[in-house]
Amino acid sequence: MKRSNILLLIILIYVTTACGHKETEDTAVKDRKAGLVEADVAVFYPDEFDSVQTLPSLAIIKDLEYTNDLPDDWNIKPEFSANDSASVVKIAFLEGTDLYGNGEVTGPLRRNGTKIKLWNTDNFGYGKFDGKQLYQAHPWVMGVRPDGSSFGIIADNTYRQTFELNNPITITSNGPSFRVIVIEKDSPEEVLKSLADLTGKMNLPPLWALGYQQSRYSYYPDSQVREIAKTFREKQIPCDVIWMDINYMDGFRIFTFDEKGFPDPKKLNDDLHSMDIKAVYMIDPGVKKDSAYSIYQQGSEGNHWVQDADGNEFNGEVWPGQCAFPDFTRPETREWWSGLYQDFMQLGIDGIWNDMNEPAVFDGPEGSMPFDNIHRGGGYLPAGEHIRYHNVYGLLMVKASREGMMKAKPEERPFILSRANYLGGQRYAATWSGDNVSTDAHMKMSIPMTITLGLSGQPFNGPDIGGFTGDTNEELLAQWMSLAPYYPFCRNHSAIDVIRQEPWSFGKKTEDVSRTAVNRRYKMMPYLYTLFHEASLTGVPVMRPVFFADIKDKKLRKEEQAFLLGEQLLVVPRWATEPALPAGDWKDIPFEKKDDGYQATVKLKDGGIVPMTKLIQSTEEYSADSLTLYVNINEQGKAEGELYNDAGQGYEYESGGYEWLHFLINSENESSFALEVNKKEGNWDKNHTYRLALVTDGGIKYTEWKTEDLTFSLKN
Ligand code: NBV
Repeated sequence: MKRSNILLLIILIYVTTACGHKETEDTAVKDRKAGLVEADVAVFYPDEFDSVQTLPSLAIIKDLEYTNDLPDDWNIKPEFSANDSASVVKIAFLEGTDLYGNGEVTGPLRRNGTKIKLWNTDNFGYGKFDGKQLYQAHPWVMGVRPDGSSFGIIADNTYRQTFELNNPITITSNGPSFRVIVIEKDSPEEVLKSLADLTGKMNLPPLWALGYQQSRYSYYPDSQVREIAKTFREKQIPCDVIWMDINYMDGFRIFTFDEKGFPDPKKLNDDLHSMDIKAVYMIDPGVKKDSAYSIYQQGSEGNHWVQDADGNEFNGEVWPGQCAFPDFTRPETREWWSGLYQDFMQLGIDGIWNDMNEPAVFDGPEGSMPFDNIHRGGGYLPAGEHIRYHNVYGLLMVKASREGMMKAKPEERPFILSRANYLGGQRYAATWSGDNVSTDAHMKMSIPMTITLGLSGQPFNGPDIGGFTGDTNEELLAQWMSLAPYYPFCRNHSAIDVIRQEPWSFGKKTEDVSRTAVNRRYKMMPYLYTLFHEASLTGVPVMRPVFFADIKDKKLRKEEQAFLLGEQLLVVPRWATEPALPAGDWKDIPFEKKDDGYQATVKLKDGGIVPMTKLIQSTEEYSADSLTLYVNINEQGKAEGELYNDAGQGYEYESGGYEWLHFLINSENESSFALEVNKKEGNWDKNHTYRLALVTDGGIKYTEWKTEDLTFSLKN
């Protein structure tokens, strides 16, 4: 087909499909008047703005309608300019402001002076483009001024673009002019809440997804999977999930199984379930071009493939060889793709792992598709070239995957892990930071990376623990496993050709260190689940930068070794050198009687309460019936904390099937404490047995267990 005809076709498809069709997650712009759209949120349009070129937004889920003119003292004002090849936005800000965000990035937590390109890239070992172009695109920056007041900036377009975080911030897009949204609040937390309001929230995951997870590229054959599961149970290292990487498939054909290695996946999954272990399976977007393969046949019959510039089926090389790629901008294609999960999930599959969805194409430009490939769109999305849809290919894929999983198992909360994604993608999938390296440097960098994704709207993320590529070693694995309890997403994963890195792979020492660390995660589960619940309601991340403890303390702004877990816990890795810590009487929680020299120091906030539970081997055994409340009584003799608890699976919580409790402790004197348990929300009325664990400078002191009359006294 000639280019002019394609253009005509594109316009035709848009006119016939885009009008009047709107999905709930996405929005079309009605009113293009710049100004306030909410009290502290403003939208700015360049003069030459043409909404069809960049809207509807795939990041924003709200209609941004003009409500008021900008107040005279509005501070952050984007300046737009354009030339033949680029649309440019410059944004000046107050000197002394610290910048954060941009999603999945290498480098420091504080982003001032950095430059990155947003072009989702399969970046093995972060070796390409100096690691400045990774798997996800978050056109988002947050600024925190010296007084703690903060702003957020969304460059609302999906095109290839660079962010240079100098003063002014310069955003240069290879696409048409786009609108910019600015959030202005009193604190970074408020900015993040507003970001979540605009771009959507992570849905509450199933509880099992918070457990420890073991993966490798690939466990093969199925007997090895069973062996791994058995070893976790024998060695009493808690574990919730084992991951099936691409080798379970028949010649890398998605939705198939290798007959030799995985002859009976249903039986395998049943066996795992009988050990309280869940099974997550990988699905890539590339469909092997094989006329005898049913998925390829269906995709071809349904006309589901992305097209090249001439309107022919585009083919590119991935694991299976030459592949075709679903055009997820098409509603019919998403529907078809969703349907593929129906039978697949019935095999007892619990979760889905969407990899290679940048999309990675080995023989394409920059390891992906040609910029002028065609995505035909439909529904609310106009047709467009790949340069427009590249950065949202992964987002649209996981949107469809998620819909399929929900249809296949309507009673269960879906869990999807995606490598590629885009701002707002937390609505559909959790993420991990791709193919990192088994080095000390990558272990340390995983902390600012995890925090930064959280500061960019994605609370549910973590690195490959132990490192993906390159051989790990005894010392590194012990160090890295010691961080495992605190990543929101907690999975050990490694590449095909590297040394084994299960917790026991290097002998007793690492095994013991790993067990201790993972035990900590399971003990903290009531607190962790409470934090995930909070993140699902507000968008405030699970792992937070230390400066959240005191937003006016400038010396905390660069801290990227230590971090906060929620509001109550401060985690200082053992290898941290001179970390900047917040003021206040944070007290060390002595989790174990004997120090192994690796576990992080975990400090409880002055006046804080953290609920913990007894040791379990899987979240299947989880119960919040008996809770040990770790308490750091403040000078006023008080402490406060919370617990969220529900069935851990399913949707009963949406109709009140949960309890959300607020704890207040008053100490009458040094050995007598009254616990008040107030319901914040929820219809559950459970009996709990409590004991207090008083965290003091002299160590931990336990009270008796009590179910009623919650006045506690210290045993001597
Ligand atoms: O499917 C194999 C791997 C996977 O293990 C890894 O986590 C992904 O990031 N996948 C990439 C493709 C091959 C990488 C060399």
